[in-house]
Amino acid sequence: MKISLLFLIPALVNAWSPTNSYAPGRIECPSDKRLTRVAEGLSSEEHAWLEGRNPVTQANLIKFLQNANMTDFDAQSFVENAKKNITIGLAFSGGGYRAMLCGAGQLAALDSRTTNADASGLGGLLQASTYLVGLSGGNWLVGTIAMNNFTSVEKIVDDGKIWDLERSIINPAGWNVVKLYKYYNGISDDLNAKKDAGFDLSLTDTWARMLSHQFFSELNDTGAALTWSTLQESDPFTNHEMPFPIVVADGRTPNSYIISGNSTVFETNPFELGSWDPSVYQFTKVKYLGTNTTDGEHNGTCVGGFDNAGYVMGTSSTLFNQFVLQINTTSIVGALKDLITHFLNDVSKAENDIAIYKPNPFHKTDEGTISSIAQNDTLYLVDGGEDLQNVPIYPLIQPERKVDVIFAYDNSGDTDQYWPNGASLVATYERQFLTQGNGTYFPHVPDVNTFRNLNLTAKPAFFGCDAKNLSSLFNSPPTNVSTNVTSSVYDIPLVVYTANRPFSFWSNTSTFDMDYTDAQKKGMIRNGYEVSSRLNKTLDSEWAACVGCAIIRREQERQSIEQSEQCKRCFARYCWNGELDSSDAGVNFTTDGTTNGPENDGNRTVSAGLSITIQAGNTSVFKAIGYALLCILVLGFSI
Ligand SMILES: *[C@@H]1O[C@H](CO)[C@@H](O)[C@H](O)[C@H]1NC(C)=O
Ligand SMILES: *[C@@H]1O[C@H](CO)[C@@H](O)[C@H](O)[C@H]1NC(C)=O
Ligand SMILES: *[C@@H]1O[C@H](CO)[C@@H](O)[C@H](O)[C@H]1NC(C)=O
Ligand SMILES: *[C@@H]1O[C@H](CO)[C@@H](O)[C@H](O)[C@H]1NC(C)=O
Ligand SMILES: *[C@@H]1O[C@H](CO)[C@@H](O)[C@H](O)[C@H]1NC(C)=O
Ligand SMILES: *[C@@H]1O[C@H](CO)[C@@H](O)[C@H](O)[C@H]1NC(C)=O
Ligand SMILES: *[C@@H]1O[C@H](CO)[C@@H](O)[C@H](O)[C@H]1NC(C)=O
Ligand SMILES: *[C@@H]1O[C@H](CO)[C@@H](O)[C@H](O)[C@H]1NC(C)=O
Ligand SMILES: *[C@@H]1O[C@H](CO)[C@@H](O)[C@H](O)[C@H]1NC(C)=O
Ligand SMILES: *[C@@H]1O[C@H](CO)[C@@H](O)[C@H](O)[C@H]1NC(C)=O
Ligand SMILES: *[C@@H]1O[C@H](CO)[C@@H](O)[C@H](O)[C@H]1NC(C)=O
Ligand SMILES: CC(=O)N[C@H]1CO[C@H](CO)[C@@H](O)[C@@H]1O
Repeated sequence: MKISLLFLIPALVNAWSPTNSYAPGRIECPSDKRLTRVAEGLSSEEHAWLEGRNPVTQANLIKFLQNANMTDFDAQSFVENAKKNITIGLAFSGGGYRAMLCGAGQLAALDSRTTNADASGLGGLLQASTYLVGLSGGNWLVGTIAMNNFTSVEKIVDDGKIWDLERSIINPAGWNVVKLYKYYNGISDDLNAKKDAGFDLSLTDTWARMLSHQFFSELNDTGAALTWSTLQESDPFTNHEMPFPIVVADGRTPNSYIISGNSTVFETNPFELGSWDPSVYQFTKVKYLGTNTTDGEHNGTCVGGFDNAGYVMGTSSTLFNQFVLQINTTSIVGALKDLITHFLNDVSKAENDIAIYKPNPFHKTDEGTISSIAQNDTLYLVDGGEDLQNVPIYPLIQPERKVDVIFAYDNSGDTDQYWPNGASLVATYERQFLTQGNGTYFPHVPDVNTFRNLNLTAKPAFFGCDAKNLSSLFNSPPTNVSTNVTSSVYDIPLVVYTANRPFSFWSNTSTFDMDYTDAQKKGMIRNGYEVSSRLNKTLDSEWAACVGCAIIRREQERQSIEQSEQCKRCFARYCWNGELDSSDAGVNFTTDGTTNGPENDGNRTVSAGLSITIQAGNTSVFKAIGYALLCILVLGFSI
């Protein structure tokens, strides 16, 4: 694990890609030959980082709880006398730009840097959180914030430079042909540089460079040389100001196209890429991706710069690689067409939705139970939502992370009208019973009809409110699993689930909508803020206190502390009580976000203090493409 000082110094000087371009290049190897490790615990780096972050989250948690107006509760003495550091994880789902924008608003309400969030939202919850996880569209959100010096959503919106979505990523220059030519020419040069350095290209490379124009527009060469591992040296990360960012992708087993609960889930964090699943059960150092290894060991020749930040974020969102193939549908002039055709020819389109990690960092290792993954010279990663777990809860239920409460923000497009219906939580619940579950535990959740019928998507819902009721999960573990890491039901996190809902804006845009006017973008973000703040707390003046009750619940249970009357009231209001109603009924929205009548039936005026008339049912050509894609990829697959 030790890295010799001699090698660290040049690495710090040259924190971005060693070639200062999209191409990976040679870097000094660490003195330890081994780049992989078995996934039996946290990495030493994450462990060390937590030593610094824990005091920050606990101090910020005290502030949050004090500001939440909880009755009969002394936040300071409670947190200071807790048996463990209270650990909060935030998870933002996939669902294209819809998920990115809804998630941005939801996140803004948790950020004490957002104007008024302390009073009208849940300001400070972000600062009190240990982990911040994103998947696909949600990973665009998490990656943008993390890689841009932990900027805030409010600053992004005010500055108006990042997330310019007025024009689609395929044609960002409109009729300005010279500008458009430069855009594609630049991307073509980037891809050529990587190819000339000896690396295979996939459509994810093209997609990665396009995404970077929207997310890293302020950085030199729109982040062509920006690597994910530079997070390790980023000020807000090293001074523990930001949570630990993680993005999620799925592994595709060689010669198989089926993605299911049996697939391998991968995470990429600032230090490592890998999986806790038995099929792989290893991590590799993300900085040295691109290095040839045998059984996890380098031979003295190492590569850096493969972990391009846009590529890592493109990997979690490969479903959208398909957009790239729409280039030729734009009204692009001849010369440009040739250029594009040329670079598309260099890229593997055989499987459009994969990201190629070649060389495979786990090549010829023997830890994992699916040997075809380790035998292949390439590791194939795909969109994290393809296994139906569209809310990236996976990194947060790993027992080693000891998370007390998970805030799950679901902006999936499960229904025909692109609303979430809880399907992602059902998939996560079921996976714990498969071999791949490997000692993870997740509270009981109902079927998707019950989610709708009992208003569990209409307003926030708490799952696993009473840890004692979770003991039955211990009775049905897969046979190969020892339950030693999670020895107590109190170690199974409570889940606060919040689903996308329309308040001031119809936020159910198609997953495949590629452009948003400034007004639409702001409408989506504002609505997201209203979703996570319960319409600026107008729907529940006690909302912050109720969130506080959820955060402290497991620690109270550990210490057998009785809940306050207020917390009991909150739990009666928000906890799923185990009731089921699986009938197949229609759904609609009232102004308080609850359901009543047929779904999304046209124009409507939203009251609730805001008088805006909003056009329902966002249509676009990509909606049609979206439906086709959904059918082609996986039946019932929803992102
Ligand atoms: C909280 O975390 C800090 C730093 O990791 C550690 O020193 C401390 O013992 C932890 N507190 C508890 C109660 O476990
Ligand atoms: C706490 O109560 C005060 C006074 O009623 C109110 O101004 C403030 O917004 C409340 N804070 C929260 C977080 O609800
Ligand atoms: C990053 O943000 C901090 C404030 O959190 C600021 O002091 C610093 O200058 C910023 N660094 C860069 C490179 O923008
Ligand atoms: C910016 O990127 C260009 C093109 O990759 C490179 O030539 C130049 O050295 C970079 N500048 C800095 C300050 O890194
Ligand atoms: C590696 O995986 C690819 C894609 O599934 C497959 O075509 C190839 O045969 C595999 N190679 C080996 C050596 O298994
Ligand atoms: C998952 O694997 C188990 C055996 O390990 C098998 O019985 C089951 O059919 C698989 N499920 C899917 C959806 O592939
Ligand atoms: C890795 O090994 C392969 C096969 O031996 C070789 O083609 C490739 O150039 C090597 N890559 C690097 C970066 O050394
Ligand atoms: C290490 O592997 C690289 C290919 O990745 C090869 O070019 C180089 O010669 C090897 N070096 C040693 C010392 O074996
Ligand atoms: C665009 O290219 C794809 C393949 O790259 C092809 O299938 C499709 O027909 C082309 N469409 C147009 C309008 O040229
Ligand atoms: C769901 O919300 C609607 C509208 O407020 C209400 O009529 C209905 O009773 C609620 N259902 C349940 C099970 O709470
Ligand atoms: C798990 O705990 C049981 C009982 O304490 C013990 O017998 C067993 O060896 C442990 N298993 C592992 C893998 O540590
Ligand atoms: C808790 C648990 O069962 N962990 C297992 C996860 O998978 C690895 C690899 O198969 C096992 O070694 C662990 O015991």
